[in-house]
Amino acid sequence: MKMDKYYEVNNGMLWEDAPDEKSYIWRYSGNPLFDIPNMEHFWHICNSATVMLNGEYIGLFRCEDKRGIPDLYLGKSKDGVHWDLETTPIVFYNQDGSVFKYPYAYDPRLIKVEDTYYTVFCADIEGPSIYVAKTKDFKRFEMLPNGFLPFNRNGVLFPEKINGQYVMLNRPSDAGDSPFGNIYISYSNDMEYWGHHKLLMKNFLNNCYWERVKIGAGPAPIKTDEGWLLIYHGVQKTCNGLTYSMGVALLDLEDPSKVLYRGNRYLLTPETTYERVGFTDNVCFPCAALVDSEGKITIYYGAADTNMAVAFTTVEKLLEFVKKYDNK
Ligand code: M1P
Repeated sequence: MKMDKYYEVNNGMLWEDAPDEKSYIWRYSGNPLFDIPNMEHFWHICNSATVMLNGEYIGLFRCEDKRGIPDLYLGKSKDGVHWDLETTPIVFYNQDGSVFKYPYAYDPRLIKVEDTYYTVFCADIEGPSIYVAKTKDFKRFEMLPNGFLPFNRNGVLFPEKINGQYVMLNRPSDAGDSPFGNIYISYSNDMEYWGHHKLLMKNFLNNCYWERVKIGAGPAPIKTDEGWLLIYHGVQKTCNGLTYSMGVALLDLEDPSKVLYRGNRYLLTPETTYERVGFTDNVCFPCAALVDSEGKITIYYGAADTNMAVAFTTVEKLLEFVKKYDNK
């Protein structure tokens, strides 16, 4: 499947072929990415975003320092595996030139729209909410005015305007580890004022327990001939706590508030030790997906709130999956 009419060409991105024909998704053999116990500065690195720029990688990492404070750190890599991380957090500037201050920040997404990179992240200021900063050079990050009220998380921007508008997925929640959450879609003419909010996907559709508690958007939606592929996380509650798995849906190209297909089963669920055991057990939390001109997809996800991992799939396989297991 040729994808080059849609994408920044991420050719040369990190990739491993499928182990067999039937797998819809498969993990990178070098997972997890970081040697966490031997890191000088960081306690955990997870739920992070990356893009390719001039054949190299640039990433925004959610790192918790050894005081336990989560913040966003810039990273660079030549191969998508070995990362040079800065040891001080990114400084975000308000439009008046002052520094944007917050107690902690986490779960960034990084999306290029036209010639600008937007980072959409969650910061906890009087409760968690979605904040957006823009950069063109990854040196200066400028905050946009607050578009969302607390409490909201998992803000994910579409990688292009649709019908002339910016489009953002988001997940209204409560102030803590929210016991509920559905994915909403919101629109803006200017990335400043967001409105026309609409419920896009509700959790626990047709009693699918893997997403019983809540759901939240993952990487920026992937544009295909057949619609926008949305990878998202779904959460189940067990006697041992919560389990975060990945799922997939397909949204209409022209009107992404229409869900065309939605998988009834998880795509990837915690099965390996690094996904099952960590700071928070049983978490696969996707925040970034690179696509190349052949439709290969490389997903970066947080594992057990402790480390970063990578999984591979293709546009063709996700389209097949979402139709075969459609939740009708
Ligand atoms: O601990 C699992 C995840 O819990 C929260 O995710 P959500 O708001 O979707 O429930 C976040 O704190 C996330 O960072 C964390 O990985």
